[in-house]
Amino acid sequence: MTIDQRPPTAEEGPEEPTNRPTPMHLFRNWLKRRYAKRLIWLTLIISAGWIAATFLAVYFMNMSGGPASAIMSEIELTMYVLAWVCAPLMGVTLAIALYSMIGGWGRVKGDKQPDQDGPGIRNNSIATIGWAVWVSALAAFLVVWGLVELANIQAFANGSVAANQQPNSQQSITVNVTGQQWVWTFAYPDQNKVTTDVLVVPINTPIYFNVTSKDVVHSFWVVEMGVKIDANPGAITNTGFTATKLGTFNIRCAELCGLHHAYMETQVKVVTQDEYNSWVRENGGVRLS
Ligand SMILES: [Cu+2]
Repeated sequence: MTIDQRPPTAEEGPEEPTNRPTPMHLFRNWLKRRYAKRLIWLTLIISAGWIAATFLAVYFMNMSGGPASAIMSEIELTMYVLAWVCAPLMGVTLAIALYSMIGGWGRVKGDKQPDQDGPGIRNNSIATIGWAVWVSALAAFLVVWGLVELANIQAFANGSVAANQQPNSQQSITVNVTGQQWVWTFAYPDQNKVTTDVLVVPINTPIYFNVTSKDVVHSFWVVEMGVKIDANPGAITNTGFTATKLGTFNIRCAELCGLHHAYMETQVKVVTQDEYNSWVRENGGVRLS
């Protein structure tokens, strides 16, 4: 019996090098480069600025008094969550773009090649696998969050959440909404057909709308409630909300419907149950029991 100690033949190929740097080692080396530090700082600044901008956007949005319903609160929460989970990815992408635009990789005069090769990110398994996992997880989260919130909002708006499981347990009120060039009219079939051109609703009570149009397509938009639905001639669409805040909020037409579309707006007054009952009586309606 002999021990084979011959060197590898040409068919067997050369020996595996044992001093190949690990991905983590490559990554640490990359971090030491000057532009890497700059890119990381740029990423942090852009991400933080983006998060600050979302606060500012929602602050401006709420200057007219919102959110005034559970639906609008869910929408604002979704705006924050979607913007924040995307902030780091957006930060790193914009950082690289911006850094490239300002020539941060090192200016090369004339048509000379840069004398230094770029970093070996392509061959770094941590970087490539990490990127794939990060982006996939982000996309999956956005889909799941969107579907869950959409179901939540529709349950509130369409009354598939029973009145006693809404944020309150009040009896619901139905309002028939009619759009026409260029006014909104509201009729209360439950209250002896009271009609008005300014919507009045009691707080913490589910309001359900049957929406239609007398002429062209309009869109019934209750801004601070986060509710918007088309008003189509010859058809009825349904939506709803439960006001969670007292005050006066905006109703607009959100579908270009002719010359005075921009002025097709009115208001919704959210009042207490007692004020609502008095208002109904004053307008010749039947008092709610
Ligand atoms: Cu309109």
